[in-house]
Amino acid sequence: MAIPASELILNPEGSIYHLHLRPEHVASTVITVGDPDRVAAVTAHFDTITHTVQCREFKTSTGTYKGKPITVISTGIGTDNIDIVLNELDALVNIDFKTRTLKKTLTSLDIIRIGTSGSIQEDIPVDSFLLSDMAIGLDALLHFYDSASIQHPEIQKAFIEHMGWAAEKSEPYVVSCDRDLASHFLSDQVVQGFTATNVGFYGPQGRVLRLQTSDATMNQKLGEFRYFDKLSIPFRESKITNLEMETAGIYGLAKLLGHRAVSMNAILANRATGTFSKEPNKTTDHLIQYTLDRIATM
Ligand code: R1P
Repeated sequence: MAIPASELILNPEGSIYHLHLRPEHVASTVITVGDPDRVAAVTAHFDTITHTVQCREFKTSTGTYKGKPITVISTGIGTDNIDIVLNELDALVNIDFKTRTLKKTLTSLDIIRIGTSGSIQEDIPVDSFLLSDMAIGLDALLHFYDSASIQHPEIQKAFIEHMGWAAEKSEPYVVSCDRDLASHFLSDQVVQGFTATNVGFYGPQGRVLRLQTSDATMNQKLGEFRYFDKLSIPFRESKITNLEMETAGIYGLAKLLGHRAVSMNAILANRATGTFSKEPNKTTDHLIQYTLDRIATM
């Protein structure tokens, strides 16, 4: 059955609705960044750039780094944008735009987020690199998909009890990175973490400027949550390490669509100590260089 024009929306020149990309513009290794200006910061290291396009917050450049084809795309902020980027990237590689049907052979993308984030643990200082081993989505995105099979209900239940999570808030979902892909990005320079993804920057991350939050102890309780990770070898006690706004959505949708994903975070703020990086651009640039060099050796 062909997917109708109202569901898979194509622009007159054959590109997909929001990203404005055609299938030939996408490499099988994709770096996502939040900030559209960070796309050029990544491609500044490239040997060549073959294609660049921007529509709204979605700026994309494709080129090569040390000979390896890579697409860099900005998602803007939040998992609502992740829904668009992940679905449209997948459509670009796995749906035949002429027949509007699924291709017989599906392509699995490697999706690597290079983002910024705030630590909630004192011992993860500003300017650290953190790889999100797991992520907990405090947004609702994954609940709109048939996704129970990829969630971790035992951790979700423990989290809801520990936090006294209010019923009117969306139910948290726990998802994990692709551990094969992640293995390429681990080193003694990188902390492994459990990332909390939320729907906002201020109240949803416990920041108070003028408005009081509904739970003033949220970040403290987030930092104190512990669970016994049965998936790690050796078994270890894990804790929530950092807050940002995209990782859980990326992990959830990537897994459902058959892609591999990992999220690399430059820790710019430490919420437990109240500190912010003195050189945020330098730290982010170092993470870009580190991540590109790891991709080049894959
Ligand atoms: C908030 O300032 C934004 O920064 C973080 C958050 O996830 C959110 O998108 O990531 P990026 O720097 O990748 O956008």
